[in-house]
Amino acid sequence: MQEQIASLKAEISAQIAAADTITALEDVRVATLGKKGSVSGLMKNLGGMSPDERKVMGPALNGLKTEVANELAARKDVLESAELEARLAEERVDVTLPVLDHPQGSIHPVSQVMDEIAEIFANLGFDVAEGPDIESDFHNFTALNIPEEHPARQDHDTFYLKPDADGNRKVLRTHTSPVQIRTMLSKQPPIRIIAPGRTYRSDSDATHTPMFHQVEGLVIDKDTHLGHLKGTLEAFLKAFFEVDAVTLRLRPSYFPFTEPSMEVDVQCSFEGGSVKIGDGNDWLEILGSGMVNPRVLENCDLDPTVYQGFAFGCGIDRLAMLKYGMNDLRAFFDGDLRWLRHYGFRALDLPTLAGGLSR
Ligand code: 2NL
Repeated sequence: MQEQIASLKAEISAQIAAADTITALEDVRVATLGKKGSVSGLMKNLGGMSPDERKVMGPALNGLKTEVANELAARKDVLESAELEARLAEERVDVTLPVLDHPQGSIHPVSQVMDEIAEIFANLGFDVAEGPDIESDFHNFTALNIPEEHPARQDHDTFYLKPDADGNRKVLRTHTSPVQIRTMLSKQPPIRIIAPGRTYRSDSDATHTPMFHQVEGLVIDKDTHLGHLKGTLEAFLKAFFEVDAVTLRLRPSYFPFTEPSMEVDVQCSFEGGSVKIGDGNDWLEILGSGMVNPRVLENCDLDPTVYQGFAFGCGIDRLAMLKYGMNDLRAFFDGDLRWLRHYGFRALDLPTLAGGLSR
């Protein structure tokens, strides 16, 4: 009997060593330690043995069972790590491959235009400032001198969130002005920033999407005047539209947060089906601007007898459409790959004034 055990053990060990996959090894386990397996079969015989016989065979068979179980476990470890190695080798990604040889995806025109604007204003000494999309009523409206009864506050224009326990309603910012308010509240002048980002208004047709992009600019210093505003906007529009000269027309207008306020038109022509910016016999309204209202400065704890500033705001999506000749705003946010491949920009080709903004 002892010899029978020894030869069975040798046979099983050979089978375990020969199993070269997890499945083959599992077959060996079932054939030996499984309910109907060879080792389990021998264990069943113990019941019919005499007490003396059982005293010898019991420990011998238990030993066999333990050894087989150990050998199976050890072999399983080996096979599993071999399987992992093989998978790692097969799924290996060479991260050193030059990404420029494998173009995938493109930069969205809105991102491209934001990068271009940041680059232009960086060269004029402006920082880029950012803030939350979900704003308090104070930062989005009150600090900007927008009165309670102003149409911009009305529910049908603004996305309001559910009021909190104290009855305060947060809003999805309707412009990026709250970013400038936050900057004035946290930094001392001189301030020169642009605030590009997402803005939200409950409006949807061919020229309006409920989420759109805006860039605002703000300069606060001790001797800031309208000349600085006009010079800055001229430098910006010249660089942005990549033309040698632009003619601007400042029209009186009204915003609660600026005084005086003006709308800025740029001279252009509409010949040959596309718009040419710079000169011509037509005007295109391109942005809104003005000198920061003293009440806004006071709301931000700045003394209006010491500091003045100018601000401007314009829609990025419309700038992108004008510069790159797109006609339907809604296509911007459809995520249609054909549109993105057509209008998208090469990744890693960052706009620089020296190397060309858009090429
Ligand atoms: C437009 C007009 C404008 C501003 C935005 C501003 C911000 C602060 C203070 C004063 Cl914190 N003004 N922003 C000023 C004038 C015009 O936007 O047509 N945007 C699309």
